[in-house]
Amino acid sequence: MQMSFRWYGPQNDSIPLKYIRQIPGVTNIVGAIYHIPVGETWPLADILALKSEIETAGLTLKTVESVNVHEDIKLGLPTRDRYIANYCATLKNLAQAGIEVVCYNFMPVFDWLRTDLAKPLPDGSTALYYDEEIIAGLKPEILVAQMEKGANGFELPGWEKKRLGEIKKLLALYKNLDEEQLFANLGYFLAGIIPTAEECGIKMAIHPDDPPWPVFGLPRIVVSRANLERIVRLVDSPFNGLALCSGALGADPRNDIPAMIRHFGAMGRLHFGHVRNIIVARPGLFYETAHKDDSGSISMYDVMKAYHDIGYTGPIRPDHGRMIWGEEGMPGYGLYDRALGAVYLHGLWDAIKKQSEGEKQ
Ligand SMILES: [Mn+2]
Repeated sequence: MQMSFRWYGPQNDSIPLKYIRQIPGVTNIVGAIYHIPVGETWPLADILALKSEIETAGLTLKTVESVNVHEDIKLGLPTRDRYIANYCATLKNLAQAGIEVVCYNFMPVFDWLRTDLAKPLPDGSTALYYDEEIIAGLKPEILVAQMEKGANGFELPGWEKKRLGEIKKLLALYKNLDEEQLFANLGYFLAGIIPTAEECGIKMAIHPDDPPWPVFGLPRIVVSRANLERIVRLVDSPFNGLALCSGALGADPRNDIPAMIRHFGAMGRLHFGHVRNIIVARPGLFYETAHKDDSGSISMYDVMKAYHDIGYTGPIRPDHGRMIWGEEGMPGYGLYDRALGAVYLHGLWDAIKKQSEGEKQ
């Protein structure tokens, strides 16, 4: 297991790499190139510059999150072939820079969604919060404006202002697209990129939809064990795998996260682990909590035990943290609570590992 930490680059992250380097056990940065528009090829020189900056700080870059998928691919438009060719070119450049895992998602229009980016919790911290009842009464453009306002001046991951400025136009394009068509378009995309991923040794890891159900009438398919099973078989290759996000999938209590880790891990399709805890207060209402085992609805011990038991050697990162100790930063991506999360998860891992070694003797 490689304990990792997401970093948004020198322009859009308030946390210096030298601080991340000081979190015990964190060795690997999960990074990306942000100045290239979605759909265009990431230049090798830019990837190498990012890698070099990270290595100079004493950390490694082996996991990229995310290489975003152009809407035309999700919509299945004729222009998709050009964007798929660009995606393959990006994968080749990433491989040349030593990248091993690429995370991506396949959510139409919106990336992750929340109704409040700074919901006060009883302990005085703030957290990301989602309430389906609030969403139901909101126009999509109002939610976009709310998310942008709550972002503290940061560009939220997956929330490119230019693209979402055309939200009504985007939603209209998806009007007649159902789940089956979205599956077909994902299959087409995977058939186009997995041969390149295989050739250059990059493990593709699809991130679950967050939240894992349809929003604003848009289909969402990366939502359940059955659908993940279908996705990994769309192109039956070990390079067609998963980024299992405990918080995203866990918002639907029917998803048994440790069981999914064991299942897809045994299949060799688990390439990236996002580990975070949430409280599901009622169906459709959840908010994010500290990583500690008893802080939320998902047992972090059971999650880490499952990763340990499948012999997982890939990247794991703490996911969205609360804002604590007065920190100001990108909602969900402050330093303090994610650092606590990384160390807590590593503590669980060390204990599980030592106990299992003791049992073997
Ligand atoms: Mn995640």
